[in-house]
Amino acid sequence: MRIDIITVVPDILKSPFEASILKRAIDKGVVEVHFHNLRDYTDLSYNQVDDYQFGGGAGMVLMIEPIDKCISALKEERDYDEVIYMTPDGKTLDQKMANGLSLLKNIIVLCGHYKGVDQRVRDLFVTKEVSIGDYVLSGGELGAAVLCDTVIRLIPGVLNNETSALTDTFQDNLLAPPVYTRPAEYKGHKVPDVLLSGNFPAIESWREDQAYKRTEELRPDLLKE
Ligand code: 6GU
Repeated sequence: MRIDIITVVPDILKSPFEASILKRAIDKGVVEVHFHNLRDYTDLSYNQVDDYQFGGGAGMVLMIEPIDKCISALKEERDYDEVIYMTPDGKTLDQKMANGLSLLKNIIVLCGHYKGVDQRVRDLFVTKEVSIGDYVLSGGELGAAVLCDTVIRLIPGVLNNETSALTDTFQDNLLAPPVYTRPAEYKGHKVPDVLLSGNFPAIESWREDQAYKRTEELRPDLLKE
């Protein structure tokens, strides 16, 4: 998979890709992530990429021309499955959407900033609009990092034990069961006996039961879906 991220502040975005699972995925060559600074695509003085909105009102708007130039340059090199715009008014990211995106070959992720982008960018170039939740961020960069993390970890070959993505919270609309490690007893607090029993069918059934109970208690809305 190849992800091209377009942003005015690449620095906000880079560090999540430089450690742990995302770094390993990139080092392995399972995914390529490229950052494009919108300011490299403007001919205006001071590398201007935003301007006041027509009709008046507070806040700057990213202009269409640098975005068009950047997207067009990318599209000349290869075909893209989606051009995703990160915005609070997009469709809320969930595990199902992440699963779908993880199957794609090439995607562009455009990060909004300030008041967002000129509406014509959305009308002409964007194929999918994604939000990461009902709250406001200063820009789409953190949203893009969240989207990339959730998608990249699903690509086959990224997680060491591939079944571990299958038992994630949300994978079957269920929260994950509790987990324990050594010691088996800490200050009088014991690990459930079944986990030490070596009886794997019993362990499996305990985990399923716990996942269901946890979901019922903490996120009953997931069971209704
Ligand atoms: Cl993707 N961008 C911004 N600016 N705010 C958000 C968001 C994205 N998702 C939730 N809030």
